[in-house]
Order: sequence, then structure tokens, then C-alpha cells
Amino acid sequence: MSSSPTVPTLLSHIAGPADVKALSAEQLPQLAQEIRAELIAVTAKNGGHIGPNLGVVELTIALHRVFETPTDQFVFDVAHQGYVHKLLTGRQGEFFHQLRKSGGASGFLSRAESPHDAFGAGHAGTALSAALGMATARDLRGSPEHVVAVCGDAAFTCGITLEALNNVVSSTQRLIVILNDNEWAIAKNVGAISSYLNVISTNPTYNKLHHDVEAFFKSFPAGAEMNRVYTKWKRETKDFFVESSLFEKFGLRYLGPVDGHDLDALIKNLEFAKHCDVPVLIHVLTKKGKGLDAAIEYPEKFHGAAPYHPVTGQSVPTAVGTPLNYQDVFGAALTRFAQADPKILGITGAMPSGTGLSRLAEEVPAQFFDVGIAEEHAVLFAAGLATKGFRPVCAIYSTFLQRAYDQVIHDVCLQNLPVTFCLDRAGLSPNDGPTHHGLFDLAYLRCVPNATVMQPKDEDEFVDMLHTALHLPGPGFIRYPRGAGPGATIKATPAQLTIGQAEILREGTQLIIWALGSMVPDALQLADQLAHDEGWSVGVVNARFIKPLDRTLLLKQAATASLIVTMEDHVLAGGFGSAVLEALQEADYLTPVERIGWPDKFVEHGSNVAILRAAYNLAPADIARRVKDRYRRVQVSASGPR
Ligand SMILES: Cc1ncc(C[n+]2csc(CCOP(=O)(O)OP(=O)(O)O)c2C)c(N)n1
Repeated sequence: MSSSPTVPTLLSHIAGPADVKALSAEQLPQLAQEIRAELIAVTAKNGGHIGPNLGVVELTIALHRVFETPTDQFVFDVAHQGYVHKLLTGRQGEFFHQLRKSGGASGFLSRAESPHDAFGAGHAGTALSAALGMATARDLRGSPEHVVAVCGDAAFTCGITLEALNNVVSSTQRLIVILNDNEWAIAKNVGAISSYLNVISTNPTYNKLHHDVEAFFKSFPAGAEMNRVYTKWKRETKDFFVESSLFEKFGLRYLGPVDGHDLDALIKNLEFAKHCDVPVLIHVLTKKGKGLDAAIEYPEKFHGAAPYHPVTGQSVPTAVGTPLNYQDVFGAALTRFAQADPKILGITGAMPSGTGLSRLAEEVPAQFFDVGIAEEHAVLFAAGLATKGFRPVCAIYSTFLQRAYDQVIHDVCLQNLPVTFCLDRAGLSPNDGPTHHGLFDLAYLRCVPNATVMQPKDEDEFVDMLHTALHLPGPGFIRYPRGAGPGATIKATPAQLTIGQAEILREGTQLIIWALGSMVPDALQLADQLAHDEGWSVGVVNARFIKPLDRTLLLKQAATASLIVTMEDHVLAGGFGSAVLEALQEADYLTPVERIGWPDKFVEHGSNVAILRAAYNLAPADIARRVKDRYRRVQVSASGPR
């Protein structure tokens, strides 16, 4: 199905939205087909959010037929379904072929990437609020442009979307909301709103009404006449709608459900909405993965897929002997613990497979909760459960826990409730980029009283930490990186770790490296290199705990060592190295500290961790050079006056 560069296609002539408008209506299905082929060809090679994008091909073409970006503005929720929009706004060719790779298109929309990207995203549930702000700003300054929010059905499981919905009519009379309903989040969508959408999608009364509306408008052209038609229609149908649609109760005119793959119906509804003098919600039904059989059959796998065969959808096999991903280690360990203790519960915000909790869902379903994309609720819900003697485990990516920060402080830590937090994707998420890197969690957790914060060096220690956290009297946070660990064997019975005790991996006297979690292998390698190149005596410590820090060991080592080096996969500001500096300073130690970590910048997406590290002078050779330079400087200044 992949498109050959030698065959001229309609898509290859699309340099921007004007070219989409220049096509005849009859050419649009071919354009849709070519876009699907391109999406599959590129994501089969690079990985990416193929399912959501295959579902919005016609919708995105229709949007660009009816509206004029960048004057009109589209705000896509999560923005993972923005590939089609990229292809239609001058970003096809090599830039798109390098999707999610260094120098190529981002996997999300970004204001920095194109003027056609009105609002950047990567986290769910932000589109309606942002679009409402933009529409209100437009009203305040009196400009004519249209603002369109494109929200998935799962966006309506987010508190922010509902908060925005509550404010639409009091903020503007002109906003278009597309509800792109494919019944799936990453997994099957959950909760009462999802059930409600299902009812209105399948209820024959609504469908009848939809057909009535279709028939009613058929005889009228688009344009000024629409307003007259609309006013009449509003008068005639108002009572029915007010009684019937949840969205009408929020003051939005509900249109739909509309077949999201019927270009004609989509264009007609968008044209109509464009002329409405009230906020409008168009309920569009789409098929996630349309055009790739495997993606339809396995929507969860193809929501965001690793590279796959473009025809069969088969994943590229992992090499024999590749260690398990941390999420699988977590899923297996938690399931084992939960089977032995009915008080242990697993909670996810719409990420059962990404977090590894799907294993718990399969094997111990009564102890598993998917609350939808609702991290704030997930944490509060866990707090409530903990008050009754349960041991809830919130499995939330580091980046998504940012959303539930107040609940972490106000509800869990302030009340010292024993909730365990498992923060996957702590560190870089290279292909996804800045919206998904987990680089801030230590800074935002380290300052919260009652929090115990840890990071394991390998899979076995991770299971020990999970076991330990489940026996804490208060909240425990475990952060671990995306992907596989070093492949340690997991012992049959987990160990109870001593809180706040680091582990000495290698004794040394001149220079001591304090490494955190995933940086431990780098630290050992660095120690080898320094010993080999310079003959220095280098110690290595696996910090294990960021909070409480092992001050006793740190001060003991700092009393004699010439330099402490800290290594973390986190921003330097407020991170692990900062904790070490604070501890030394508070004890009046002047021992120099060289901190290795990420700078005060939003790190872009890239092909892999190694490339991004090299771009920020954090490749192993860069680190070795820095540490050698610093140690030499320290030696020189130590010989002079202090
Ligand atoms: C705050 C937050 N939590 C979790 C995610 C992970 N996530 C990305 S897309 C997605 C599902 C989106 O579903 P929907 O909005 O219905 O769009 P679809 O992919 O079905 O088009 C989830 C849970 C996220 N991006 N942001």
C-alpha cells in the first residue's frame, strides 16, 4: 500500500490547504486513499500513532476544505492524530518521512513546527479549554476567524474538558467542537459518558433526527441562506434537543451523529456549523485504524505502534534475549503481590497496556481500575481507598502525574496516606519528545513532606522497591525509565529495603559517583574509564533513595573525597544532584559536586536516547571529559588557598 515517489499523486501536489480546496469533490476519495498509504508507509518504518490518524483522514480533509488555516484555527486534543493535518499543511516529503526522528516532524502538533498548528499538545483533554480561550480572545478583539476544537471521545473523560464545557456559552457564542467518537481511548473507552455516547450513536431516534436534518438541509445552498434555515430549524427542533442531548444542556447545538468517513456529510455539517450563531458540537463517528486491517482488529496495539509490517501489521520481532520492559516487570510483580493480598489494587488513567496493568486486569480483574484519562481522579480515588485500609497503586507515567500534582500534595501526602505511585517513562521518551519526557518528577516530588522517592538500578531492585513501598506507612513513589532494564534476574522473594539507605557498588577514595537508577550502568562504565585512563580511585554509589537521601554515607564519603559526581536522568534544577548539594551545604561541607543531568531546556524529540544525549553533551565521552576537567580543576584549587 505504500506510495511510490516516482508516481505523481494528488498528495504530492498538496503544498498547503489551498491545494486541498483546488481539488474537485470527486478527487477527494483518492486523496484520502493516498494519505492512508503514506501514513502506513511512514509509521510502519518509524512507529507512531497510526490508528488515530487513519480514523481522521476524511475529517481532516473536510476541515481543510471548509476552513482556512492558519487564519482559522484547529486545536487537536492530544494532537497525536495530527499527521493528516501535517500532510495537508506543507509538511510532507522527507520531513514527514522522518516523523518522530531527529530533525523530522514531531509526533504531535507544535506551534514551533508550523503556523498551521494553532496549539501544541501531547497530554489529553486540553483542546476544548484552549480553543475556548482562543475563541474568547477572538471575540474580545473583534476578529472574524473560526476556532475548531477536535476532541476524541476519551477527551470527555478528562476533567479539563468537562470544566471547559461548563464554560463554553458563558465565554463565546461562536465555537465549533468536533467530537471524534471512535469508542476507544488507547484501550476501550470507559465510564458513563462513553456509554452515553454509545447510546446516542446507536439510538434510532437520534439517527432518524440526523436523517431528518440531512433532508431538511438538502434543498438549501451553503452561505447566508444557512442562517435563515438554521433559525427555522432551531425553532422547530429546540424542544426535542433540549430534552435529549447532554451537550444541548451545556448550551451547545448538537449535530450528528455524522459518518466520519463520508466526506460529503462532513463538509455539509462543517459548512453549517460555520454559519451558526451558537456554539456547535458535531458528533462524528470514525473507525480507528480504517484502511489497515490489523489496526482495526487490534486497535489498542495500533493506537501508538512500534514499527510493523505495512501489510500484515506484524511487529518487528525483538531480538532473542532482549530483557523485559519495566512495564512488564511491573505488571507481573504487582499481579503476583495482588494475588497474595486482596487489599492491593492497581489504578490506571486509560493506560492499561502502557503501564503493564493489563496483566492485573486479566488475572485479578476485581483489583483493577481504569478510570479514564483522569489522573487527578485516579490519585484522589486512591487516597479514598487508602483511608479504608487498601493499598492502592497508581501506575501513571511521570509526565502525566504532573496533572495530578495538587492531589499528590493535598490529598495523599498531607494526609500521609499509603498510596504507591509507579512512574513509568521517567527520563527521556525520545520519539515522543518534550510533552512526554519524564524529566521533572524528582523536582516536583522531592519538596513534598512525607514522600518517599526512589529509583531502582535494575528490574530486581525495582521489585524490591515495589514490595518496600507497599509496606510503607505513607506515600511511596518509584520512578523508572521507558523500555527495558539491564536484564537482572528477579529473585523469588523480594527484599525489604532500608528506607534512605544507598548501596555502595564500588569503593573509591578520590572521586565518588552517586548515580540514580538508570544512570548506574553509565556510572560504572565511567568509573572504569577514569581508573583506566587516569589511574584514579573512583567509587560508585547506587543512590536508590532521592528522598530520604542517604546523608550519612554521603557525608562520610564527602569528608575525604575530592569530588562528588551525581548522575541522573532528570533536569538538574531541583533534581537529585541538587539534593546532594543541599545536604552537603547544610552540613557545611565544601566538597565540590559535578552534576550530570538535563539542562534548563525543553528537550526536543529525537531518534533515540543516545542521539539526544549527544546533542546536549551528555554522551558518555562528554561526561568523561567534563568529569576529568573538573577533577583536574579541583586538584589545582585544592593546592592553592581555599
Ligand atoms: C493526561 C494524559 N494522560 C494519558 C495520555 C495518554 N493517551 C494518549 S492518547 C490517549 C487516548 C486518546 O483517546 P481519544 O481522545 O478518544 O482519541 P483517539 O486516540 O481515540 O482518537 C491516551 C490515554 C495523555 N496523552 N495525556
